[in-house]
Amino acid sequence: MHKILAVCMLVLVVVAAAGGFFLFQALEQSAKQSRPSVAGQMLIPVSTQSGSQTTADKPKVYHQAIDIESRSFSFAPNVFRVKMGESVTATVTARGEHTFVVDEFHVDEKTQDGEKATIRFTPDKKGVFSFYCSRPGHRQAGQQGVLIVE
Ligand SMILES: [Cu+2]
Repeated sequence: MHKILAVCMLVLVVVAAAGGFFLFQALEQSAKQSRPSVAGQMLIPVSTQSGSQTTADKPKVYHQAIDIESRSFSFAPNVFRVKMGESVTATVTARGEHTFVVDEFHVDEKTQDGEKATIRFTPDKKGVFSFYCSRPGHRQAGQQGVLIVE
């Protein structure tokens, strides 16, 4: 009886060892196989990141030179993004008598009806600033916009 039990135990141990060995090999193989796929998985977030960067890049277009139409009572476009320390050239076409003002950068230009005014300035600080028309009531009527300096 003891002998049979011992043989059974031995068989079990051998099977377990062999099973363990094969399992180990299988694991090692799958680990080897999964390594490139892990790298692939790592590449995927990288590529989606760069993908989201390109979508994030869309609003990240810098408008160092921009055509703005100034009319009663709005600017179009009314949001533009520029880089700090780099010259901005705004070509403002006026429909009606208006001004183009950015307080923080000491910009205050009159724009004549039907004419294009070229306004240059270099933003020296980062932030979100307003530009507007300083004619009475115009800003309040909606003639203003946002300058984002990054
Ligand atoms: Cu105005």
